[in-house]
Amino acid sequence: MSDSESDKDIVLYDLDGEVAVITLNRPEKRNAVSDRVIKALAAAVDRAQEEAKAAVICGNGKHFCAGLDLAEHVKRSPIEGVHHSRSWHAVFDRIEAGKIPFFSALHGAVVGGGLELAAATHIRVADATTFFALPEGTRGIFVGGGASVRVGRLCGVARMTDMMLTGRTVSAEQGEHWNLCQYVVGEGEAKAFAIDLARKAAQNAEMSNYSIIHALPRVGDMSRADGLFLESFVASMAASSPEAEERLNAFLNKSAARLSHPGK
Ligand code: 1HE
Repeated sequence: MSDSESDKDIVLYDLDGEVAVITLNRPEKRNAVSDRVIKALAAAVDRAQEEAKAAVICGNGKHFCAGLDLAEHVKRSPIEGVHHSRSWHAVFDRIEAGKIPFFSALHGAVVGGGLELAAATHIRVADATTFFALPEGTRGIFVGGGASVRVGRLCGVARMTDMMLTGRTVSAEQGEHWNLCQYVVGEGEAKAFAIDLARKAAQNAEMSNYSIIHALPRVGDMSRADGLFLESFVASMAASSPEAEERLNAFLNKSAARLSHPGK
């Protein structure tokens, strides 16, 4: 930590209606994730779960996130390294499997731990300047913030292996093709776009959102038979909530909006 940084908010938190906006704010270090950043991010994530119905994570400056703060990493003993990695897992798990959906708004470098953070969010919106990379192999280290579990599941083990062995960078368009992000938007537009999506998700029934973010990844890890069995129980629970009754009736009495073709 530099002296000029010690009294600064390295993670900003803002509540915009029902959407919490969490901003990595260490632009001079390209939002590299130090121990202080992890603690501040954990606090912001916990606060969002209590106050908001959806949240957006973004970064200030030229890049979303340059990953692990390499200046801190060199000083760790092996056991400190394990605890450090587990501390990242703890906060990223709270993002992936908490109370509310998380969206990430990506631009510039989304690399190493930055990609691990983005992969913990449910929807990734990349602007045209975004590039993804896992440079751990070239730095003599290994992923430690959950990439071997999350990034491998998103883009496939073969592509992740390629990223790690060759250190290649992947553009936003290629990243969408590889499932590293779900949306690609114009330069500088990711944050507003992600907030808009988060606002839409915030309108869903809480039980539906909770079921989506918790049941889908679990079902993905189960056998087909177990997945279908769990699905029936989640579906029945969600459908019997008062919110479901209200929303189904709104459709039937024609007060709910109709779906339409995306081009219209
Ligand atoms: C950093 C870091 C960092 C920048 N840790 N200080 N991550 C990486 O291997 C990515 C390393 N970073 C880069 O490749 C580039 O910095 C970027 C492509 C992200 C941005 O480039 P650029 O030209 O805009 O910035 P810069 O001039 O390289 O960096 C500006 C400052 O940020 C500079 O410090 P300064 O004091 O000389 O001004 C950099 O040293 C500093 N900086 N990135 C520390 N990562 C749980 S395991 C996860 C494992 C990983 O994440 S490994 C991947 C680490």
